[in-house]
Amino acid sequence: MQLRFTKMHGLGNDMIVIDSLGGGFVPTPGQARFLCDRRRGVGADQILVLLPSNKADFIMRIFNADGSEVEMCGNGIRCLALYIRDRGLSAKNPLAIETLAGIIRPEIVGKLVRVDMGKPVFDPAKVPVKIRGQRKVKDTVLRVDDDTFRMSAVSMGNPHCVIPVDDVDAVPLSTIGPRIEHHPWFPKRTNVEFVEAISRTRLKVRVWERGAGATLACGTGACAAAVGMMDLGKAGRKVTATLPGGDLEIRWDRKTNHVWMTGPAVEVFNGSINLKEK
Ligand code: ZDR
Repeated sequence: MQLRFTKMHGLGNDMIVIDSLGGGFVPTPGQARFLCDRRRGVGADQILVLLPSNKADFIMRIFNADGSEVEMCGNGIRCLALYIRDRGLSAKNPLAIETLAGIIRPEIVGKLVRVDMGKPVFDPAKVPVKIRGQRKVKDTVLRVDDDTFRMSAVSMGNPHCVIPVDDVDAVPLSTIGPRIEHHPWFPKRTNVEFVEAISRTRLKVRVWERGAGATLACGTGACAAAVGMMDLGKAGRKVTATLPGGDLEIRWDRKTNHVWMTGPAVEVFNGSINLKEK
């Protein structure tokens, strides 16, 4: 079958958008891996599938490059909002998008997209992180072979392990990232954020993404990193998170407990690919 797609990115975190409003096509894990393959397929960190919803304006389903389905994607929902607006699929702004993490509301504001990412979740059973008897996992020692880290566990719909460090550039991300992703404390694996506080309003973040590896940016990761640092008192309630691919503005509202993320989304090209059953 010939599958039509749109390639987009948010700060270099790249996505294949599949419009399944008409046919309901959803890739198998094997097809998702093939599509995301940078040599044999299109190449992407994630796949976003746009589907009709009877609870919200649309459904967004998300697949990592390794074929696993995930609950939420912050950079992805900004891309999807732009895709919907540019194709005239809905004139609503903000939109209500159904995800496995609940209904998320992106709003196009000038050249950027601002997203109500909902409330961060600290309950260890819900992150999930296998530590019991604690209301939240905060500044907790995590042992990985001979290394120790102090981490906080936060869910932004998907699991995150936030680790404050003095020098984020010195972290050997590609060796330590996968060891934390697969650490037995995280039954659904985890995304991993190393965060350096440059000031109370600026964080430098590098992310090892569950199922996708080191990416140029991670929307939910930037939110989790900001919330983790704010919760530790290491940052104010509004920060700029600088990722390798660029900046996101993150605000954690005291009154509503909601996290807001603002950043860009870009459409790069459209194409079609010969997709085999897999
Ligand atoms: C990090 C992410 N790209 C985003 O922008 O929020 C989300 C992708 C999903 C992530 N790799 C996971 O939870 O497995």
